Amino acid sequence: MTTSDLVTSLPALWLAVLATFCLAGVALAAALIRSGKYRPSPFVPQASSDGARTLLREFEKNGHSADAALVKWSPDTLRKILATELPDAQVIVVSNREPYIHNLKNDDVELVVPASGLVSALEPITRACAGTWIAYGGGSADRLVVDEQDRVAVPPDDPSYMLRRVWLSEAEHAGYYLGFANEGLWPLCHIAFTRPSFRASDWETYESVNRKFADAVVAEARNERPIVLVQDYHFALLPRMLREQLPEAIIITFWHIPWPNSEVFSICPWRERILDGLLGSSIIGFHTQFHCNNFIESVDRFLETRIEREDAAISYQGQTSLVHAYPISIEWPPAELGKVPPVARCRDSIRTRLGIADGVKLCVGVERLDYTKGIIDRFRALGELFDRHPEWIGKVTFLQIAAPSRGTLPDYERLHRECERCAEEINRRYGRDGYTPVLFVAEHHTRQQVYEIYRAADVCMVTSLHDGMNLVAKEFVAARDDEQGVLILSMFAGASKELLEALIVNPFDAATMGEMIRQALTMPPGEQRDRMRRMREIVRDNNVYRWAGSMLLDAARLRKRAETELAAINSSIETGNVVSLPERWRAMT
Ligand code: GDG
Repeated sequence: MTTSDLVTSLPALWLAVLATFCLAGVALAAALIRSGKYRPSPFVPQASSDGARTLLREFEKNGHSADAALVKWSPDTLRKILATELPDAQVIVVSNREPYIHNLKNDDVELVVPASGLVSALEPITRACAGTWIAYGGGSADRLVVDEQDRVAVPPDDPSYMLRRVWLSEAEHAGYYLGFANEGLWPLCHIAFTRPSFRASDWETYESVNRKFADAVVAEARNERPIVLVQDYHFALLPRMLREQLPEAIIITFWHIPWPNSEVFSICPWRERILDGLLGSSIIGFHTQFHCNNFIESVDRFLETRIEREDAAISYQGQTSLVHAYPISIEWPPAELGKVPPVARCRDSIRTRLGIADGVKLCVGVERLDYTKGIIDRFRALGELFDRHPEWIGKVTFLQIAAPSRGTLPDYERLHRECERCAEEINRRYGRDGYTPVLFVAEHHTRQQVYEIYRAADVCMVTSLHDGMNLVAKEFVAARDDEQGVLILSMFAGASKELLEALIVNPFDAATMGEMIRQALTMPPGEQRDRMRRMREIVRDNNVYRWAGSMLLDAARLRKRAETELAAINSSIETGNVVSLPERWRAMT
C-alpha cells in the first residue's frame, strides 16, 4: 500500500473505528440502564454539548428570574410549588444552627426558637413536604427529647417534620465551628482586615464533622433523589461527600457570606479542596452576582474545569454545577409587626426608657457584635458630625444594641472592649449633664424589642465593612409601616444592590459618613416617605419566600431535565434509534 493509498483509506478507517466505538457505547449504555446500575444524574449535562448549552440558556432566560418575578410569594406559594412542581420530593435542610433548641431551665425543658430569617424561609418548605432538618444539637436538653435515631418531631404544637440532631463533642465544635469556620473562612470571605487563622487540626475536624453530617443526610434520605439544601460556610465539603453517596440527589448549596476575589481566596491552604467540595452541588447560590463572579474566578484559577461564563456553568470531573444569585430577604409581613405597638407608642416608650429629651433625634444600630459590621466606624462618623457641625451636639443620641456572638474568640473579645472604649471616648468628649451621645448595649434583645427599636428610630445605620446581604436593613424598612425613618446603608452590604433609596455610604470614610448622618437627620418627611415607600415595595416583593421558592423552582427544572433525558434514552433504546444515542450518551457523561 502506497502512502497515497493510506491517506485515501484513512477516513474510511476512522469511520469504521468510530462506528464500532459508538455501537459499543450504545450497547454499554443500554446494558447499564437496563440493569438499573445507571440513571442520569440531575446534574446539568456537560455544557460542552450544543444541546446542553441551549438547555442552559433556556433555563436562565425562561426559568429562574422570569417566573420568580411574576409570583406573589408567601409560605402558601412554596407549598404549591412543592405540590405541583416537585410532588413526592423529600427536602432535607442542613444547617449548623437548629430551628428549635431545647434547653434546661430550672429542671424544666424550655423550647427556644432562634430568631433567624433562614428558619422562617426554609421551615414552610420542610413542613409542606414532611421533610427533614439536620442540624447540630447544641441545646442543653436537646438529647433528652430525641428518639433512638436522634430525631424529634417539630414544631412541638403541630409536628409536621423531623429535626435530626447531630452531636458534636466540645473539641469538634471548637475545631469545626469556632476554629475553621469562624477563625478561618469567616475572616477570609469578608474584607474586614482581620487576619484568618488556619490550623491543620481545625481543618481535619471540619472535614470529619462535614462527614458526620453527610452520613446523617444519607441515613435520612428516603430515596436516592432527595433535594438537599445545604446552608453556609460550615459545610463546604459536604456537597462532594453527598454527591459520592447520593449521585442522583439535587444539592443546592447556599453560601450566606461574601466570596472573596481569587487572590484573597488563594491564601487558604485547602483552597482546592473547598472548591472541589462545593462543586459537588447541582447549584451553588450567593446573594449577589458579584460574589458568583468571584467564585467562578476562584474555580478558574485553581481547578481544571470548563467554564461557560454566559451560562454560569462549571463543568468539572464529568459534572456541571450552576452558580446563581439568590438574594435572601425577610418574611413579609414580619410576624413581629403584629406584636408591637404603633410607631408613636414605640417612640414614646423607648425614648422614655433611654431618657431622651424632646427634640433630640434617635439614631440606632442593631447587630451581632461582629467586626464585619462596622460598629466602631459608626461611632467615628458620629464624632466627625460633632466636630464639623457642633450644633448637633446634644441634638442626637446614638443607640447601638449588639448581641454577643462568638464571644470566646479573641478577635470578638477585643472588638467588645474596643467598642466600649470608643463609646466612652465620644461620651467623654461630647456628653454633658443629662446627655449621653452614645448608648452601647452589648446584650441580646428579644425580636419584639428589636422591632420596637426600629420603629422608634429616626435613622438606622447599617455600616458593615462587608456583608453578604444584611437583614437588619430589610427589617428596619419592613418595621416602618408609617413610611418614615432614614436608612444609612453601607455600599459593601449586599442589601445596597436592592435598597437604592437608602443613603449609601462607604464605612471606611468617616468624614463623609458624618455628613450623611446630617443629611439623614435633616431629611424632610416627604422625601423620607418617597424613599421608604419604594424600599418597602422592594422588600415586600423580594421577600424570603421568593428566595426559597426560586431555589425550589430551579431544583424542579433540574429534576425535570434529568427525567426528560432518561425518557429520551429509554425511548431510543426501545426504538433502536442508534444514531441519536451516542449523542445523548456523550451529553450526559
Ligand atoms: C449572615 C450574613 C446575611 C441582631 N441583634 C439581635 C438580633 N439580631 C438579628 C437581626 C437580624 C440578624 O440578627 C442579623 O442578620 P444579618 O443578615 O444582619 O447578619 P448575620 O448574622 O451576619 O448573617 C448576612 C445573613 O447571613 C442571611 O443570609 O444577610 O450577610 O453575614 O435578623 O435582627 N435578634 C435578636 N436579638 C438581638 O439582640 N432577637
